Amino acid sequence: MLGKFFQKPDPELSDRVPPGQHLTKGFPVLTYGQTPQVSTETWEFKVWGLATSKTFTWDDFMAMPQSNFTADFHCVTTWSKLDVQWTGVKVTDFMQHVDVDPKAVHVMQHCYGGYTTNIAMEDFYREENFFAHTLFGEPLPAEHGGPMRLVVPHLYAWKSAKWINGLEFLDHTELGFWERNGYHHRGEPFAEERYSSRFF
Ligand SMILES: Nc1nc2c(c(=O)[nH]1)N[C@H]1C(S)=C(S)[C@@H](COP(=O)(O)O)O[C@H]1N2
Ligand SMILES: [Mo]
Repeated sequence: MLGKFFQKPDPELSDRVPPGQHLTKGFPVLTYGQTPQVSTETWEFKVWGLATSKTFTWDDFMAMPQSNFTADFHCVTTWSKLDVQWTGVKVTDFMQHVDVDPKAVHVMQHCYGGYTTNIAMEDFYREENFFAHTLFGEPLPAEHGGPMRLVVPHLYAWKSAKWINGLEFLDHTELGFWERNGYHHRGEPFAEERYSSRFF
């Protein structure tokens, strides 16, 4: 019924599959709008707001500790992909280079192409979150957010900004693109935080 790419989870995997989600073996591309084409030579990453403004280059990121990650990926449109393998820089390692004002409690992710998504500091600053430039051992393809994306495994994947190019630190909640359009402000998949009750 669900077709050959979407399967009901194995019982031993079912505790990893959030309610209302189906497993996919492929890796669908979910993008609103065009795919930006950004080279590593011109790629820049800025931090501003309640942090000392700073611009990072590709080489700056490559000089930070590089880690491998295996993480499950949950799209709010009901597909999940388990055990995605990535390489990149842990958010906690990156943040060693950022001077954040202690009043910052919220973060807006900014991207080439104009997409934004908001995240609370406590959901952002976590050991398991990372900037990814490699997917299954290959340079991250442009359609999946290359050259660099954020991955936040514990929230729905719209919180994992592709083509990320900046972080704006805030002392209050602001809403990103999908959040302004009715998606949940936090987006925790096991709690099925799909939509904002203000709209639905
Ligand atoms: N810049 C940007 N990041 C984005 C999106 C987008 O449209 N633009 N889509 C989000 C959504 S809804 C999902 S499910 C994931 C999809 O990532 P994928 O295309 O690599 O599967 O990226 C997220 N990050
Ligand atoms: Mo999504």
